[in-house]
Amino acid sequence: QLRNKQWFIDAKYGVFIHFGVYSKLAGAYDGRGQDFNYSEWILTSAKMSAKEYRTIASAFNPASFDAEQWVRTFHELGLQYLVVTAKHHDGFALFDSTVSDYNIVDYTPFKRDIILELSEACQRYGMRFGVYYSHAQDWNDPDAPYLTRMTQRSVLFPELDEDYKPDFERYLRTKSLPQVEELLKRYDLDLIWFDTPVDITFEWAKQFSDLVRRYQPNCLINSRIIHNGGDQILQDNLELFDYVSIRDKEIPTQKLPLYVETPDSVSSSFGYKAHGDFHYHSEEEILHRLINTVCSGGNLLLNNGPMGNGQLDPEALRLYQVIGDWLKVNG
Ligand code: JFZ
Repeated sequence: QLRNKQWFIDAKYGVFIHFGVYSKLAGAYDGRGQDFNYSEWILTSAKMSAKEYRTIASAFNPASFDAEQWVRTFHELGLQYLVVTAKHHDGFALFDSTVSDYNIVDYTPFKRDIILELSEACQRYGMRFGVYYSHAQDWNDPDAPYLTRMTQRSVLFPELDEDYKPDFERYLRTKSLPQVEELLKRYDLDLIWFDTPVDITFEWAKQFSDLVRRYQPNCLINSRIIHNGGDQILQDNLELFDYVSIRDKEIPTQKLPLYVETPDSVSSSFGYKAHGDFHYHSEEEILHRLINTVCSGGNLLLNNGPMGNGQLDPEALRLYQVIGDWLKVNG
């Protein structure tokens, strides 16, 4: 069913933005956590407690953040849609949430709704707009499950009883689903990007999917709303989503079916990283990744991690510029 997918097929090239409290830590906390590739995982890679992380969050102040400038920049560089982390696994929301005060407006001195400002700027530039929402993992909620054994409930919440019985449904009912509803009520969304659906059953995935369809029938949903949406698609699951996100950074070598997107990044991390091991792709590599993905029939959702002060990462911009220049010549 084509529904409203034509824009997505035509778009081919979008910008993914991982931005949050972790951007400020830039891949290290107290000298720990640098070894893990993804800086947005610092809470767990540095074995922080949720409480320690909340202290960092309460001082988060990306004073140089300028939605207009971010969107203008990516628009001029040829990007057709923008997807930004509304809530990553750390549980911290970049929008004004009434469901949980663990958000940028209520919890920080910054007090501005980043999702609102970006969605409005996208409207001004005719950029399609979507949000990433970590619907299963939430490291600030003891009831939510974990993707890997690297994350330990006893490290995140040392104050909990050893025999604490997590109630995943309570988390879904009281935070995850209601926050998705808030996002759908408040912002015009062209797509919603779910991720790491640990322990999400078909029934729960259907609740998320139905909610999106009810509020915004034209909003596209990616396959990570449920397991096996990616590599091995189950027939029953097809109704839940509109397009497939393949594995992170996977560059296809064969023709893809329609409606596929690669979540790629300009570097070995998604969040901004300035400590420990990391690398940026070379100019040749980044062009190769765009060309191969698009020629295989997929979209490249190319990620960058802005810095904790709210400025875009100049190294990332240099690579987007390489693609932008290439697109101007080659269309
Ligand atoms: C997830 C997140 O954990 C990560 O922080 C980032 O947001 C990325 C876009 O998505 O990471 C994954 C998810 C799936 C796989 C690998 C990393 N996978 O299927 O190989």
